[in-house]
Amino acid sequence: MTISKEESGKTSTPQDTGRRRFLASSAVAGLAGASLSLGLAACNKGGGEATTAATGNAGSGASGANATPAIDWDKYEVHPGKLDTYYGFSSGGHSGDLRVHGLPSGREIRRVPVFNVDCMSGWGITNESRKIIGTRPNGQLNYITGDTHHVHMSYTDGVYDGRYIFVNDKINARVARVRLDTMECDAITQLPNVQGFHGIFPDKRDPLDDKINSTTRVFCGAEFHTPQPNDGRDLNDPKKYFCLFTCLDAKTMQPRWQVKVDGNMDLVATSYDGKLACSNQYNTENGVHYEDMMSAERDACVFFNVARIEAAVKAGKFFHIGNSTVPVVDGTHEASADPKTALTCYVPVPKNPHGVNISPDGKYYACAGKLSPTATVISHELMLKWFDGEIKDPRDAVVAEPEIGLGPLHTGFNGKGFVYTTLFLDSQIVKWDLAAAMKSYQGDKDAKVVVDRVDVHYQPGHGFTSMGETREPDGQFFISDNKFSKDRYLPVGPLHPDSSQLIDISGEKMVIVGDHPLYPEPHDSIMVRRDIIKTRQIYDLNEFPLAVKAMKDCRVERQGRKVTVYLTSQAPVFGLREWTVKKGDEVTIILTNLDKVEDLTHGFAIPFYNINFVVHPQQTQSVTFIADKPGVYWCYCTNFCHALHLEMRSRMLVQA
Ligand code: CUK
Ligand code: CUA
Ligand code: CA
Repeated sequence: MTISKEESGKTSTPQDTGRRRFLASSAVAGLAGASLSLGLAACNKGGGEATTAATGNAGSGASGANATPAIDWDKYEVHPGKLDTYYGFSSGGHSGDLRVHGLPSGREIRRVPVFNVDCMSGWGITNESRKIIGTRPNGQLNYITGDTHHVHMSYTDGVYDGRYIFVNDKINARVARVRLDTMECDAITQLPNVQGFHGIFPDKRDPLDDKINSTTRVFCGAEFHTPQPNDGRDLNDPKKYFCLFTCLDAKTMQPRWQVKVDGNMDLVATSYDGKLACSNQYNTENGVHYEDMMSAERDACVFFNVARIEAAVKAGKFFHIGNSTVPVVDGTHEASADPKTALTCYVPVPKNPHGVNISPDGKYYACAGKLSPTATVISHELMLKWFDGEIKDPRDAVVAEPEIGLGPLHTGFNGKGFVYTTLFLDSQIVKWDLAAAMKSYQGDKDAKVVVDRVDVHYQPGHGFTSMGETREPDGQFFISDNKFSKDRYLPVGPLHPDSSQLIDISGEKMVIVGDHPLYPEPHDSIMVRRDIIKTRQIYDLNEFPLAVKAMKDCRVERQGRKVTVYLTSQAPVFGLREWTVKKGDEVTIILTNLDKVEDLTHGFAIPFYNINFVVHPQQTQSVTFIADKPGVYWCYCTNFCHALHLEMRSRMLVQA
């Protein structure tokens, strides 16, 4: 099977062609073998010619795409000492963290540890961070692994409010909230009875504000179906497995309700009016092996009627699963048979879709085909009409289903009627015209749907536009987060970095204007105007109940075998020059940084005790450990802070 787009008439350098062909075929072979080919062949049966037509169309339409346009590089270069115009927030994937980049430069400016342990900051080491991550009765961290996929900011009236980022942990079914003033995680919650928690999206409507009695929700999809509860029952009886869709309260970070769903969920999108949330489903078959998961010709995009679900919960129409106290309502096909009372609606879409995104005007959802070369456009208004009983067939809410290329995954909008979708197998970004797609669906053969394509390097996963998931899209940039980079950077061993390519989408043609290597492996990101983010540089001493407010307050207190060391840091000294404990004591060190100067962070490490953390200006952090090794231990500052940074030390004397 040929899946490369060279036939479409698009030129590329011979070297390029070979590499792209290799990648395309290796991707097919590597990902799903013959079955994927079958899947694509099946799609082609219905519309193979149309694909060629669309591609051919793009080829002619984009005939200038390969004639290198004159690029004004100064527009994208951020000169030394200059600041970027956007923040990029990315998930870290299986590194378990969150990354912050400046864009367009692509400079990494912060890593926020979330589900991982980080010895730069002491995340997972300090008592404060361990409390947020959660510990077991034996004192060990609940989990030291995480897999972050989706990052989304809190909204007020459809626009980012700069307050919080929500990010998922796919491995351990957790949601984390990161406060953006300090760029630190302040809460982590585990979802009950969920495995493979993948898609996450907050409500876009309500502000998260005490004064207006916030109702902000965070919606969470679950990808893996399991026995419920998953306590050893029904182990090999997959017919009894099912998935739950969870709604979390953004303020308390506690689950409010869950919905029992047929099939699985992958990515999540929310409407701008607060009425609907939805998720693409690739395993409506409830298959347990991949070939089972792609056996049906169609899967679905499932919509959740938020107000109805909350009314059902209020009316007591729920059940519980296992020990969980979270109310669960029934959103299965059977329970949702009558549209007028349905909590959910399953809209059939071509097989194994991936990614669902809503247009900035709130009118259309685009669900990418993955195994089908299509994107399905679903009308928000028609979905609401289905719930009102005004239309019968959920497929009648579909207003377009253009063929756009092979392996469509994720979509961004420019707010001016154009849509940009990543094509994993084609290694391209395709630009298509939403209005033309709808005309074509109505039968207009002249409608020119695909208007441009650009090669990316290589195999893009997520793609998103600047401010494109808000009511204020600016149509400036698209970022293609590519899964493979091969020859784009100096080789660094078996695993290449991922690559993030910046594409200027402000003109008719897409132009790649930046290549940024990324430590594996970001999945989703958002690109946010810099004026939205307001950070603080100095903490308030009074925020910390344990604060040691002056150097003269430094002391050692003993209660039985428990010893508390009250310590301050102020360049270039710690408040105690030495202190003595006994072997076997449980020692808690409370350290307050009394410095008030921006960027004057001190570190604190104890050799051979696994203690390493930082305290920012006016911040207090603490650690607890057993002093099990007698001897002299130089506690030293790890963060270069002063000309006498190396001299900034204190001694812990552990008596035998
Ligand atoms: S998923 Cu990874 S590329 Cu987690 Cu949003 Cu599509
Ligand atoms: Cu304090 Cu280095
Ligand atoms: Ca399927």
